[in-house]
Amino acid sequence: MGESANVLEIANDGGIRKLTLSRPDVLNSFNNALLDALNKAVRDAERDNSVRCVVITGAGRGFSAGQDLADVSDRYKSDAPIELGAHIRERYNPLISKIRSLEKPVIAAVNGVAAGAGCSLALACDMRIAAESASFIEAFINVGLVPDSGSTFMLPRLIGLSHAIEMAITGRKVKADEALRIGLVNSVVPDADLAAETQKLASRLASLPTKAIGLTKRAMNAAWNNELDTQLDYEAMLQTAAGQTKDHREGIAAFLEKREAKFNQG
Ligand code: T3D
Repeated sequence: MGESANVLEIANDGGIRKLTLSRPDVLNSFNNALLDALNKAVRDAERDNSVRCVVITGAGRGFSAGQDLADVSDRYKSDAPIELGAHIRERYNPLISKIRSLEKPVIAAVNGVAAGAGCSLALACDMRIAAESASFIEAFINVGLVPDSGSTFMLPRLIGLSHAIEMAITGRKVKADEALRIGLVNSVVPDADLAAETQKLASRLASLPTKAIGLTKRAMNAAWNNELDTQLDYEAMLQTAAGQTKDHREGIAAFLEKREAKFNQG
C-alpha cells in the first residue's frame, strides 16, 4: 500500500460489514492505497462467515469521484505513451469482479457524487440506496476516456442501452430523482436518513438466508450469458443446493408453524 493513513474505515455491526471510503477532501477518489484496502476488505468479507451483508459508502459529501487524477499526474509530464490498461486490470477489475461474485448482498449507500470509477463501483453493487443530494456521472468522457470498471457492462443492463449510451457519451450529471426514475438506484431517501435507511435495509438482508442470496446472485450473473434452457437447468442445480441448506428447512418449518424464521446461514 502506498499510503498509511486510514483511507478505508471498516466497521462491523450484527453481520453487516460497513466499508467507508475515507478520502473526503478529494471526494473519496481512488489512489492505490484506497483501491488496495477496498480489494482486501471485499476479499475479507467473502471469507468471514460472520459477514452477511456488505455496505459501501463514502465519507463527507462524495461517494467517490473515481480515479484520483492528481495522484497519477506524473504520467502526463512527458510525451511518452500512457498505458492505462495495466492499472485497471491490477486494481479496478478484481474489485468489480469480486463484488459481483461475492455470495453476500452488497449495498452502495450513495451519499453524494459517484463519478467515473466511483460510479462504476456503485453500479457493481447489488442495490443502490441514494441520498437526495447524490448524483451519478460517467465522467470518463470528460477526460477523453471510455467507461471502465464494469460501467459498460452494468449500466446498459440496469437502465437500458439508450440511457446508458447517453450517460456515457455526454458525461452529464444524473441526479438522484432521475436515477430513481430510470432504474439506476433502488430508492432515494433524504440525506439525513441515508445512514438509518441503509442500516434498516442491511439488517433485513443480513437476517435472510445468506446462502440462498449468494446462489441467487450466481444465477442472475449467469443468466446474462445463458440460453433459456441452460438457465432453467442451472436454476434446478442451484435449487438442489439451496434445498439442502438448514435455512431452507428452517424457512419451511417457520411457515408451517406460523412463526418468524431464524436463518443462520447454511
Ligand atoms: O488509471 C486511470 O487513470 C484509469 C482509470 C480511470 C477511472 C476513472 O475514474 S476516470 C474518471 C476520473 N474522475 C473524474 O474525471 C471526475 C473528476 N471530478 C469531477 O469532475 C468533479 O470533482 C465532480 C463532478 C466529481 C464533483 O464536482 P464538485 O464541484 O462537487 O467538487 P470539486 O470542487 O470538483 O471537487 C472537490 C475536491 O475534490 C477538489 O479539490 P480542491 O480544489 O478542494 O483541493 C477536487 O480537485 C477534488 N477532486 C474531485 N475529483 C477528483 C479530485 N481530485 C483528484 N481526482 C479526482 N477524480
